Amino acid sequence: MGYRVAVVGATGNVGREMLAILAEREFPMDEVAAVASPRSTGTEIEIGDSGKTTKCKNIEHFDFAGWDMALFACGSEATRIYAPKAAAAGCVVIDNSSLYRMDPDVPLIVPEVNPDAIDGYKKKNIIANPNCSTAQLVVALKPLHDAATIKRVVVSTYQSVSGAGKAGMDELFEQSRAIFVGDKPEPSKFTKQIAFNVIPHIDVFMDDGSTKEEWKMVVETKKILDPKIKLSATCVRVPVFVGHSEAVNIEFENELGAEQAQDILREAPGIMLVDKREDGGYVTPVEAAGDGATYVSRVRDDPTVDNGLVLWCVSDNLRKGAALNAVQIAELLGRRHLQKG
Ligand code: 11C
Repeated sequence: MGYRVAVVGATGNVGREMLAILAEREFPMDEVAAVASPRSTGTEIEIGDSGKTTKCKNIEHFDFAGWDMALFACGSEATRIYAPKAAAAGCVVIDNSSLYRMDPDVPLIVPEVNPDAIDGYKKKNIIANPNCSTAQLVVALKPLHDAATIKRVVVSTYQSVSGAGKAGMDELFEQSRAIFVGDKPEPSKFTKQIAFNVIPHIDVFMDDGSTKEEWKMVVETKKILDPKIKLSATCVRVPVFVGHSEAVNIEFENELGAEQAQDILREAPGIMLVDKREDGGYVTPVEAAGDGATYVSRVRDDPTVDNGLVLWCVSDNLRKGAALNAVQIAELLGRRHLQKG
């Protein structure tokens, strides 16, 4: 016996990945529903590479009663309307938007990092999935924090355009094409030209001069990993289609050398250490795209601070950063709370 699972926002970048990953991981399902806005009603949608398709259902008329779980990837506005309805109907919501992440009654979960926190989900029947740039960061930090206690982190991100949805990917493609044929590249989704450029701005500006993306990395890391960790982030959009990269400087309470850190990371869940200290002996976003791991490379001592370490971390933002983490939460929920059969 399996679950009845709805994917809400099934036509978007993340929704499609959710359907694909549910199929890939053979999540035990009796039924899966692809749910989307009224304009997609009836659209035939593929369930990954399974060869199966399903017709999109209209969110406005979808009855969540009798569905075990709903994976939401439809943005905060629609989530605000439909997630409470689903939760009230007894369907557990696993939400990829930022709406509930900092709600004290909603667990914010990365299964490799804070699985026990999922037990608090019953307060609202909602579980939050973190921002993509936070998810890969905390997977890399967790085993190091356990070993030597992190005091402070400085992270610079190199985030792909797929984080801004299909429109972001289309804009990089169109601008690149325009430049090659001698046309003027027109920015619309991004504030400046993204093709052959980088933009130090993701999400809206906050009063203190940081951006909301940077703020999310700070508060989500504290909620998932440890409120005592100080974190400073600079988030940058780069002309890469899929895969976020991060350069991470870490300051520890206790001594932790690069070699010891490599040994710890090699064994840690969710991490692939690729760190050969030679030409090409590290991972780039093109290689991480389509994969579920958080890749760590370039681990080295930082002699400019006491107990300092630097590393490079790359992951598929649509997978570990969104859809895969949501499906892993569904698996964890199933194991711990909603056993079937
Ligand atoms: C980006 N990280 O790359 C964002 C996308 O809070 O879930 C995901 C935003 C979020 O633009």
